[in-house]
Amino acid sequence: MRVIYSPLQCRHDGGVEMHRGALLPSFESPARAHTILAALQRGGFEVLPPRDWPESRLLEVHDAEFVEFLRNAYSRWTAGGRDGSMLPSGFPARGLRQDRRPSGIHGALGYYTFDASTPIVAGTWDAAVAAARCALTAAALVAEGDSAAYALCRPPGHHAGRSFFGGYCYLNNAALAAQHLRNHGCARVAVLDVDYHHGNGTQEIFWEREDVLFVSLHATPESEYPYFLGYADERGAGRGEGYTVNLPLPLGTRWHEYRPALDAALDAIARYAPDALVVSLGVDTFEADPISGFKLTEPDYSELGDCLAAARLPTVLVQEGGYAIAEIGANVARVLGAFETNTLRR
Ligand code: Q9C
Ligand code: ZN
Repeated sequence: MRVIYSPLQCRHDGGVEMHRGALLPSFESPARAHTILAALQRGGFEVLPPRDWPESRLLEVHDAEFVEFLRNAYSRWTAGGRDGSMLPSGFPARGLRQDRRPSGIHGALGYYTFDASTPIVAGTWDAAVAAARCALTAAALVAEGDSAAYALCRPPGHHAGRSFFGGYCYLNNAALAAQHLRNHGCARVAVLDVDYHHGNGTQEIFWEREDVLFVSLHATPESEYPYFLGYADERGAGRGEGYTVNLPLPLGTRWHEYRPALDAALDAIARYAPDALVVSLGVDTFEADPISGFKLTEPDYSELGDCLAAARLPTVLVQEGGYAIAEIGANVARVLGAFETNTLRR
């Protein structure tokens, strides 16, 4: 399969995040993309740049005023005499108004984000758009006949919703890929999210839709980020009722517990009989991940690739999380390598 990557994504750099009470350099760094790219080049994968998709394509899954906010946020911040990372100072919790978007930059920032881990810096917009273009390009390759494609996206996307950002995510790359497939011949698309964290943004975007099935395997929100979504009783609403499937797992989960949940997820996808699959591929399920609590090991990523290939669907893989810098490249290469081996044997 071909790999889509843009160096513009590295413009999102130098941010800080609130982590367990301390302000730390962002775990989500350009080095993540560099180590994944190096591992895939060593593995012999062909790497292509993204196509120059118009920014209007973002509006297929995002709100126009939200996109406008992201585009202009950092210049509003610097116009106020500030530099460094934009982080919020308050959120519209219960008892506060949800229906007013403050005109000032600090209030607007708290309105559009839901955590203090997702800094906006000078290059964030350019990088996020580049990542979105990578995802759209991978989806286009699959829509045009490639059996699979991998978008090396960063910043990631699955925590970003129609009109909010957070969890290191600004624009929802996987949702853009799924929508592209819907627009180009796929009547039904499944999204399988195997990132350690629940894909709350993707869930929100497709919550009331029956044409996109969202299935997520993740650490239980009882004890893990994003805390306020991702429970098993969330099943979609309206026409989308039954088309969201959440499989939360306990901290400490190992492959022998993960695998049955993955099989259940793939069974749900097989019953849906989609025309294409989008995989939100986080490798923060790894035992050495610095912010996560699952215990997957290196060979487990090859098995994951085997399982994904066994779905026998045109597949767009979109990079999400994974913060063990030294190992994420090899783990992504294991997933893609196993996927390809199985595809070639067809
Ligand atoms: N400050 C993805 O894997 N923060 N996002 C957790 C550390 C947010 C992870 C606490 C973690 C978001 C795409
Ligand atoms: Zn994650």
